[in-house]
Amino acid sequence: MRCNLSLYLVTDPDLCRGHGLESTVAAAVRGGVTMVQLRDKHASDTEMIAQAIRLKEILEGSGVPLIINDRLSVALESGADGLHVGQSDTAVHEARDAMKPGAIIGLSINSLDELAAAPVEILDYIGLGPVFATPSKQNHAQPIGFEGLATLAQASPLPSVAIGGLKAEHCRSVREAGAHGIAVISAICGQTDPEQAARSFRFT
Ligand code: TZP
Ligand code: MG
Repeated sequence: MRCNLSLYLVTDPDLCRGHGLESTVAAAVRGGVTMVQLRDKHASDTEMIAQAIRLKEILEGSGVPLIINDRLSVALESGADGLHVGQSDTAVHEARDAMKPGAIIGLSINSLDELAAAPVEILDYIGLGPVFATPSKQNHAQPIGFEGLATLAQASPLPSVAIGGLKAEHCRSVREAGAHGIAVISAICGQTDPEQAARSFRFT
C-alpha cells in the first residue's frame, strides 16, 4: 500500500538538531516508520525544497513516501510524494489540481464539523488530533482525547492517523479507537536513539 499510515514521522527541525534531520529520518526509517512528513514553520521555501530533495534521496527505494507540510510550492518543486494541509492552509482542491496524479493528500481534522466539511473524495487520509496537548505544535486546537479520536475515526470514510502527545504506549488505544496509524514528532525526533524509538512502536 502506498499510503501506510501505521507509523507516521513528522519532523521538527529543533528536535532533530541533535542527530540532524537527515540522520534522524534515516534512523527512523530503519526503525520502521511508514510515512515521513517534512514540517518546518521557519525555513524559507528554498531551504525547505533543498531539505525535501535530500530526504527524498534518503527515502529512495524504501517505499516510505515523503509528504510536505503546508507548502504546496515546496511539494511541487521538490517532487515530493504528497502534501499535508491544516484547516487554514492551502485549499485541498488547489493542491489536488496542482499535484501529480497519485499524489498523497492529507488534511488535519479536529471536530465532526471539520470532517463534514472536508472534501473526502479528493483526500487520501485525515489526521485526527491533537489527542493530547503537546508543546510540539503552537496554538493547537482543543485536545480530543481517545474518546474524541474514536468518534472521529469511526465517522471518517477515509483512513485516519492520530497525532498529538502520542508515545509508543498509546499504540493500542489508538488502534482500538479505530485509527489506522499513529503520528509522532517528539517520541522519535527528540530521542537519543531515533531508530530504537521508532522500533518501540508496535502499531499492527
Ligand atoms: N498536529 C497536531 S499535534 C501536532 C501536530 C503537528 C504535534 C505532534 O507532536 P508530538 O511531539 O508527537 O506531540
Ligand atoms: Mg498547517
